[in-house]
Amino acid sequence: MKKLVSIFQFTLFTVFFFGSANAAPPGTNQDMRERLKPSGTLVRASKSDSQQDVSAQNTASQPLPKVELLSGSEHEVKMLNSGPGGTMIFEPAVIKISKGDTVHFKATDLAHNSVSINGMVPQGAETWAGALSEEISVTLDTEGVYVYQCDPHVAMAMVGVIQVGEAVNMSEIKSAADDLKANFALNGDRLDRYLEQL
Ligand SMILES: [Cu+2]
Repeated sequence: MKKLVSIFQFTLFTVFFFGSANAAPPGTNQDMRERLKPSGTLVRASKSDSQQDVSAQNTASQPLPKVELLSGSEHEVKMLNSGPGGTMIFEPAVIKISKGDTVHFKATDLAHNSVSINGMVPQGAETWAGALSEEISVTLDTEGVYVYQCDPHVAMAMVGVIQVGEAVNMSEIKSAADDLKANFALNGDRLDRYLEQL
């Protein structure tokens, strides 16, 4: 019986090994370069192609458009492994809403959370801390800018920004942002780019 099992395992291995070798032949260097080519925002945009101009908006040299005040009183922010703005990201990462509106954090992808950052909410404002993969809803009654993070991915700058009413605490947020940015190993300019959109 043991022998049968190991023959079976060997067969499986053989099928897997040769099967995958057939499925992905090494090909030419050109093929390999195609496969390894960075996608999304890593691709340098050339001015002639309109699709590439979209990715150019994510490069540091282009000013980003300001976000519009969202209508309605309920808003959704997805927690994603990958979205239009990059990997490990809240989507939309920057929103402008009205006093008393509610934001629902959706666990579209798992193993993320939403936690308001100490010192990066308006004076006397509500704070929140979701567990991993937890969908939480927060109602924001205090005017100002709120910055929140995903605990496991703060090193990848998985942060988000909510402006409620007017950005009355922007100078405090900007000085606290310098401390927060020290924790980013990747996407170092993300928070600056987000704050620029308010
Ligand atoms: Cu995360």
